[in-house]
Amino acid sequence: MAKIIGSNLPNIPWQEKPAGYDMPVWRYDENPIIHRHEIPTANSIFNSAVVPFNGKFAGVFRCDNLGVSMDIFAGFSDDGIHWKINEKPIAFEGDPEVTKREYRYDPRVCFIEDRYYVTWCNGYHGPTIGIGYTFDFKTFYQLENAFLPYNRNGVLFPRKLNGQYVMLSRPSDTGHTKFGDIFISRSSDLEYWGHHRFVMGTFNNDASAWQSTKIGPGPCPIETDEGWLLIYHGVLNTCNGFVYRIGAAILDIDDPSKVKYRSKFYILAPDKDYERNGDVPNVTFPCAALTDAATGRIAIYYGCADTVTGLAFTTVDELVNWTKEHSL
Ligand code: BMA
Repeated sequence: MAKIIGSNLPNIPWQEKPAGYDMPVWRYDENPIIHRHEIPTANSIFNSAVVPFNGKFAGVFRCDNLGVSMDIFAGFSDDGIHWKINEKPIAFEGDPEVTKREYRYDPRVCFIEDRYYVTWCNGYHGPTIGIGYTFDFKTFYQLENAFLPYNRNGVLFPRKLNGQYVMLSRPSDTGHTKFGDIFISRSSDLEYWGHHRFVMGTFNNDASAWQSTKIGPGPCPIETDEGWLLIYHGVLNTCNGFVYRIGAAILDIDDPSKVKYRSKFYILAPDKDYERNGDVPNVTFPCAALTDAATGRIAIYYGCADTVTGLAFTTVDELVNWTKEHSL
């Protein structure tokens, strides 16, 4: 049995796998958990990140408004399923050159040592990775952008490795990038990032076409006794546009630039109406995962069709076995 290395979370949102279901990830039966108009003037609420917070839950949510302007908002929940999202976006304290907002989207939240770090795609003469932190989800402090433009999907590891912070990211372009591989970078102070290494790229082969156009890291990697469990998105370019599916890989625990296993088969893909139909059809885009070390349960939060937010479940054993069994 594969094991999660981390904290227990007895109140993790959970539903058992439906009888006879043969995929490793199953959906919450009342999806979507967050609808598009849940705060005034919202067009869509999706690609959002949640964490355990003071015995309950908190998160950072991507809400595009009726101007289709992209920003990130704090939110709170007693059960991880029903959310109260602030009506005003996060206002960061920090250097005005860095905090001035062009656009912000696709947040991740990662608890490291004593605080919650937020990373997101931050407009600064093109998309790059913004980093901030908070202790209470009320006051947020912004640090320097991690990279030069253009980059998306900055995802921190939940602990330092060899005394350094570690981040996955996906260098990109100014538009709807037609390429994308996952890289890993290190930093001693969360300001200067280097030691950049390639982790994994697209798979340009018929055996695993769902991840042939671009890939990007999703939730913060989950520490397990088999290595870092990475849930990521993979994209196929079809005659009807991009299709975003979700896959899993296992990275070496000491050197996560080394991929131990990577699933040839996706673990979740657009299928339900709310995943297939929306502002951008056929998108499942994971940004967070809650874990319970005691039971091995994992709750995945994912954006659906760039419109609403869904919740899905798996266990560390299901995902690790699937990834090893169907490894590329
Ligand atoms: C990516 C990002 C995501 C979005 C996806 C599909 O480039 O913009 O926020 O979910 O495209 O539109």
